[in-house]
Amino acid sequence: MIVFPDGFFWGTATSAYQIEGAWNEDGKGPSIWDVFSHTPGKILDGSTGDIACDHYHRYREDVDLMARLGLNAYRFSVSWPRVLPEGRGTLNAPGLDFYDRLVDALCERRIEPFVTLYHWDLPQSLQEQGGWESRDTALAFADYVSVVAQRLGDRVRHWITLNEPLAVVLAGYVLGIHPPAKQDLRAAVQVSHHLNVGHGLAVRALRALCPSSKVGITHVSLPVYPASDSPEDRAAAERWDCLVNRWFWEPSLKGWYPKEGWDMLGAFLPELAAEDENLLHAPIDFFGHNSYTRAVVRSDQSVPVVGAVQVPQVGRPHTGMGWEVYPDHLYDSLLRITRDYRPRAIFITENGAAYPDEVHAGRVADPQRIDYVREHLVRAGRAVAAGVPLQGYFCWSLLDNFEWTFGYTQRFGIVYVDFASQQRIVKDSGYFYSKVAASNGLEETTGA
Ligand code: GCO
Repeated sequence: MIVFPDGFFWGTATSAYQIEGAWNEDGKGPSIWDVFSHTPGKILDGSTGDIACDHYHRYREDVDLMARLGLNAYRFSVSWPRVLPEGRGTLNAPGLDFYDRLVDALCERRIEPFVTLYHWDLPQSLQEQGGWESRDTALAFADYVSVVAQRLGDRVRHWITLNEPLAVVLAGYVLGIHPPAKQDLRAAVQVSHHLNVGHGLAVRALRALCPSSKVGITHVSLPVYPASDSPEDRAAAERWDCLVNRWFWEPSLKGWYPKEGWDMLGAFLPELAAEDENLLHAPIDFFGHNSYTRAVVRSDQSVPVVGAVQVPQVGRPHTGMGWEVYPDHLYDSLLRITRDYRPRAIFITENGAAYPDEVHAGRVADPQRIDYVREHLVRAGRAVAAGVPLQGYFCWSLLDNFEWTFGYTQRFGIVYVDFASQQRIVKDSGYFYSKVAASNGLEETTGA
């Protein structure tokens, strides 16, 4: 039996744009995702987040569901343009009231709120003024964080400034598949820097307004393994890891960029303001770790900057997203983060899998997702036994939801959502997870 530490948080995670709907209700302003999803051809199934899971209207039912499953934590994000429709300036009181009611509903049921302040839905009006390419966006972010903290800070004890800066930069500015859909490495690096400035300013604001709460950031971890033992492939894996992981983690964990990354990005380095070095030194209380899969890479000097390519793992199991299932990555990365950075605490802020679920006679049997979650929890438990300061696990996701450019084609929930009727059905994985939470652990049935 693997037993997790006392007081361990068992939760689920969601984000505002993916579940709330009510995209233009009660004074909310448009976000870059509203504009992007309304642009024909951008979303696989032509859908939008206009309604999504209608959580804005059904949050009580959803919180009751968490309570019924016996979960003691919930990670959600606040929509910046719901609170400040223009990104700065005039407050939209009904928008802030929604989060106030949500936090109250959670607290009434003894579910600990973990609040993410930026999960990609930038106010469109800030995008029109340069978005994260402009340093002003980082300043506006800190002001918005202060507004939220002033209202919710008496009840919220865990704040997450940003969700996955890597994804913002890679999908938004390198691959060009998320808004603002650019392919511009110079802009990408500048944006990565301004996100760090925004994080640093937000940490300061939260420390000042909520001195007893804990502040962290959520990064995705994509553990990198060399395709062979050759020195070339091992060096390629180091470079990949540096640009995809360390470049994003180290500003928040060490206060500055890794030197190897700085050297590799030589031609694209960001413009810095005089106080930035100081601003990036903003120690965090916990590291939020999103973790789904790994990357296997080999050397390929024809690829600019990184000089490496990913090698598909043909013949291995993959989820509906096409992501390889390789649970050991979680153990490896938790140990590595602990060894290299000594964070005070770690939360797995996302882990989960999409599979094509179906309802049969009112039941959703999803044995693959149960396996996925179980195998990852076993690795998490082993990491705790090896000394990793892990204090919570958040399954992505509570509900099937709007999976960004994949629209509603990918179901990540432990609760099934019938998007036509908005009916929720707890999947078998939801009942499995509920048992894990109730026993604060699980049987180690895996031999792997
Ligand atoms: C991310 C985001 C989530 C996704 C989830 C599945 O990690 O990309 O935080 O919003 O929906 O990861 O792709």
